[in-house]
Amino acid sequence: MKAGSRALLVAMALSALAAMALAKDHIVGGSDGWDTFIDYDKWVAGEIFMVGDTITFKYMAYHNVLEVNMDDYAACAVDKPLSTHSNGSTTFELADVGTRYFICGIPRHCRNGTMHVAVTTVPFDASAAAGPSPAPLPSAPADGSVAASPAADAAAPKPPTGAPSSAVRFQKPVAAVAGLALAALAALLVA
Ligand SMILES: [Cu+2]
Repeated sequence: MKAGSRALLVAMALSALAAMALAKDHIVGGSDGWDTFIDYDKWVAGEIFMVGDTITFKYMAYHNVLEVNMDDYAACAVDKPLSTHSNGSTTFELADVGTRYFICGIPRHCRNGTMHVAVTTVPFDASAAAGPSPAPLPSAPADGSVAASPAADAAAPKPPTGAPSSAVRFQKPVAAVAGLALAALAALLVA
């Protein structure tokens, strides 16, 4: 393999690894979930939604989730949603920059019960995604040559420890896939 193409593969592996490790699933409303009388403006203010992240609505059977346009969001109008979901756990991928609007399909829940949320997605930013304190990968392979490489450090800076919110970025499946990617990367480096 030529050095140039090997370097390209390494770069691709690193960027894929960073995106996998840093993409976040935002549970709408946090532990309160999707329900009446939750302050979603306050919840949104504490989150950064980046391209590649997901949001998940968790709710009881008497609620649902409608994605609507801006006007219908403002009016709590439920007659022409972009999509309707009612299975109790609904995930949306934030694939593009921009604002998306979600309401409960029961109009009084939207009007009087605060069940409306607008999510604005910004471009992916690795340093912001890493957050104030990313936890180390729980099941990372030996912290040998790969973890010590400058490129890996740049992709995943290590801020001070202790913040609770970062743990969600390193769920087990993600860590497992990241481990495979690291192993592949190590193989490339020694080839
Ligand atoms: Cu509702």
